[in-house]
Amino acid sequence: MEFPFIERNDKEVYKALVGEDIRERDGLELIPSENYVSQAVKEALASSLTNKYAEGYPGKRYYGGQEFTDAVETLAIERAKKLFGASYANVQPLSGANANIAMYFALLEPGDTVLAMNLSHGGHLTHGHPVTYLTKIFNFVHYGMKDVETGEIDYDEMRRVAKEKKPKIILAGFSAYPRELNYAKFVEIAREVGATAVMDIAHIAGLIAGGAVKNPFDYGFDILTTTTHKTLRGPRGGMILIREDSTLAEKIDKAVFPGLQGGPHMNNIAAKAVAFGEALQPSFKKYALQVIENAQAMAEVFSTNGARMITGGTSNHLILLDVFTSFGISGGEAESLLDSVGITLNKNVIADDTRKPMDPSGIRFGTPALTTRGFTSIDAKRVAEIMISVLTKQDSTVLAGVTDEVRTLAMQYPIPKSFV
Ligand code: DSN
Repeated sequence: MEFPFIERNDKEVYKALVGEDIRERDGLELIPSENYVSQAVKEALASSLTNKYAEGYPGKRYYGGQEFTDAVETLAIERAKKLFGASYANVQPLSGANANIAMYFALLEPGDTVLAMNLSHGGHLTHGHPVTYLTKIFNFVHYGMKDVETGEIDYDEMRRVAKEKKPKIILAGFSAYPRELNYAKFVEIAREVGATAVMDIAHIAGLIAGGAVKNPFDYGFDILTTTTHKTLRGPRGGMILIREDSTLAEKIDKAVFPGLQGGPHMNNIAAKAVAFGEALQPSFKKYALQVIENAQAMAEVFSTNGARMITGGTSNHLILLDVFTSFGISGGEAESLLDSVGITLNKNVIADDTRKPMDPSGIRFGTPALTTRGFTSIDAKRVAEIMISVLTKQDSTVLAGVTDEVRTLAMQYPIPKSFV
């Protein structure tokens, strides 16, 4: 990207921006929560809407001059509703964490209970990790996998805990779980105990929008929270969706603003509208399917090579690899080694990890960004083979050869500027 004014006026920031462009161009991005946005999304982010305050909602703002903010926010809302089959959307949350926090405050009183996925089995910080302030306000209890090798969730235990603890929310969703959930079971248990069924779809929103995995709304989930980047390939941000219009909508609007946030970032909301428009195109369906096909192609290579993947493989965009058992190195060491050859991913705790979170046993990686570049399942397999050679051999000659191959592969697939 060109930054003519920053180049002239601020050499230090210019250097960092160009550096990041080059890093993204030359490396292979495997962090499963990252992606490349279109130039159209970048244009919206850089638009004059960044100047505008717009507290409130379309048609009900606290400042004047809202003709164009109302237009873009309404477009984002209507496109989001269409993408996910929702009757309501709030597109103002600044992030997925904010979306979850607003959802909690809309539905709960202090002291109320949430039943969510065990963090070490794939749940997210905002699903009740003790380091978050949320746990000072609400009571989080957890369910997890019955069998780490297949990923099967222990639904009997979930029902038992739900009956005992009477949660107001049963929360599905994850940031490090490679399988589909039994949505009907979640809703069944939620109905039995009078809880609201909520799913945090942040990781798989694009796969749902593209029809490559099931939509929790089709199974009766009441609310979905999400980020708008990751597989959905929009700008960084959050969103809350409701299946059927109800009093929930008003509660969520109030929780987002004024409950939790001030002025919405209108340039970001315009970028959400653009990205949702892109995700409504038929090409996005192909993209979503290819993301999964590529992840499964990588999993096949790891499986053939006897590596241990949590849940035994993947049904979505991500893989959680136990590098400590498989290659005798820690997640942190694996992350650094792969980083040194231009492959970016992240160390990750695995279920029942015996190591510390800052240097756990696993790495987490996925295919949303590579697939945006046009990688096929053949390329994805090659990336997995390259990773195995780095993780097993680790000597400097191998690493030098691999670094060249990574760069050549990246050059073969320039980051696209447009998807439509
Ligand atoms: N940080 C995101 C991820 O990488 O999964 C979740 O918030």
